Amino acid sequence: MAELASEREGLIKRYEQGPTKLRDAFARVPKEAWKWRPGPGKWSAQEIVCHCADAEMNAAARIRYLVAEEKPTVLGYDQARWAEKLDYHSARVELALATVDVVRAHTTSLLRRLPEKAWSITGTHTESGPYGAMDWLRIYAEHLEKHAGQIDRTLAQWRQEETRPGVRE
Ligand code: NI
Repeated sequence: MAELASEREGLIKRYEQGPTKLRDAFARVPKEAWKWRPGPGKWSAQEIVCHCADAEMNAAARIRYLVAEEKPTVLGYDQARWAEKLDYHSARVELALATVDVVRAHTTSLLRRLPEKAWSITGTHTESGPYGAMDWLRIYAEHLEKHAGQIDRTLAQWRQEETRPGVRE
């Protein structure tokens, strides 16, 4: 039990630190590279940040449904369609970053006051089946870390294109 609780606390810490990693990664991207896509079907740095904000709002709702509903259902969504239909390139990226900060801070405070038994709750994900509070925590503890890394790789690719002669028209 103590081992589980310390694994959980480690994951909650990573979860809590995620927004800083995302913010730092995006701050390294020059404005002229915000909307640059590495290839067809790939997201720009701005789209990645807007995806993170929408994922954050979904995640915040998911843990609340899990904890507070009797037969919790977690809604799946098509993230590529969201990026397109919600036109992430016309969004205000600073509001997306602020959303991530506030929603995650508010949810971190919820996680720290959940009763022990909440962590064994399992609900149903509309696409993938059984989905528990610990599954939720493992996914979102690393979600922003993964996307911060994706922003770094996108920036590196953009720089390569910038310095390669003759590829720009
Ligand atoms: Ni994601």
